[in-house]
Amino acid sequence: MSRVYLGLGTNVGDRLKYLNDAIKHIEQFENTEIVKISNVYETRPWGYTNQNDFLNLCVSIETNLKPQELLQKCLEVEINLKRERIIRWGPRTIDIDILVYDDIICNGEKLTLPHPRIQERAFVLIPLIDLKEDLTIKGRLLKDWLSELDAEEVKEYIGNE
Ligand code: GSY
Repeated sequence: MSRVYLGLGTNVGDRLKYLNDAIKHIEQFENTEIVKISNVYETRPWGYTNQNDFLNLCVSIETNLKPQELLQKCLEVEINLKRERIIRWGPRTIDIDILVYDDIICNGEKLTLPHPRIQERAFVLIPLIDLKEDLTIKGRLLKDWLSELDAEEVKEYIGNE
């Protein structure tokens, strides 16, 4: 089995429901088990800033799906949950990124591993630390990458939609 870390984000409609529905779909992937789910965080938008705040979390899974198979499955969940790609970095019902897949390093047309922007995004680093504090990205601990970012815009989410 491979250990994989996924990042999930949503900023449209019933955000918590989209996260929960996505997790239910991931649980159904063949030969795949969810190991741990991080806390949920409410986060200011990164990239295209004129949009609603996101809810973000990360999930660790054990899977026998190969990276491309897993990518395809994640895209199917996004389609199932009505994600539309209109604006780059724009609003979305659900986004599922493969962040880390074992210790694979690759730079493919459709998939780059580890995800190339993990270290730039507090909304990814903080939930990843919930899952595995000692994970390293490009030779550095997550908390060391995080120390260079503004984590103010990432708040643990407790409220209701
Ligand atoms: O890359 C994931 C989609 N996304 C997000 C996100 O999930 N959270 C926040 N805070 N900003 C984002 N910008 C993009 S694009």
